Amino acid sequence: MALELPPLPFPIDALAPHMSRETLEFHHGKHHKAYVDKANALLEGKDLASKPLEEIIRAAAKAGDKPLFNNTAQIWNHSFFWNCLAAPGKKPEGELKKEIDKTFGSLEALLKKLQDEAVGHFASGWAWLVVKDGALTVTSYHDADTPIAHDGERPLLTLDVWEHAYYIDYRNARPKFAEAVLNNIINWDFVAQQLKAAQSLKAAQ
Ligand code: MN3
Repeated sequence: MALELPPLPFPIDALAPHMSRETLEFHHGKHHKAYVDKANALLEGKDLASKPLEEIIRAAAKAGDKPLFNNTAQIWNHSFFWNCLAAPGKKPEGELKKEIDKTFGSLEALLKKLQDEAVGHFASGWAWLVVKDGALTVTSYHDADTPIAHDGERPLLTLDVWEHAYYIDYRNARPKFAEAVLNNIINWDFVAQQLKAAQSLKAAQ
């Protein structure tokens, strides 16, 4: 079955003014869709096409198939990114809050670290909060690279820092974009679900 563009998990106007309808029309409707179309073209007639997306991404990484890796990883990263967003964003609670406080000292300290990682990342890529070897870690990867292609890492939260993510609403001001998203429209319930999944995966090992 061909890969599909998942619908946004929120109404297209829901994140304004932090992320406008126009940004989402382009970022989801054109950029994210283009990765789906290109990946389907690359997969046409291949056995791999019937596999789950995560499996295709890992197979492409292993085979050194850059075009397939880049397009499929970008599909996954964008779908994950949309799930990380909500309006209005609540604050972390329960186990997630406990883990954030234990690792970073406070939510504010985590947001500052994510902001610095997003702003400091050179050129295109993604800033991530991951569970790495059992510990919450802030990191970033270049271009399409994704924690799901790295052994021992589970993603909890991401921020797209490709220029196409912010140019319509913020022009070249990546710091303003990162600050607006991180402080106003993060879906911490989704992040908490990812932490729970990462912890139960670890407990099962
Ligand atoms: Mn993007």
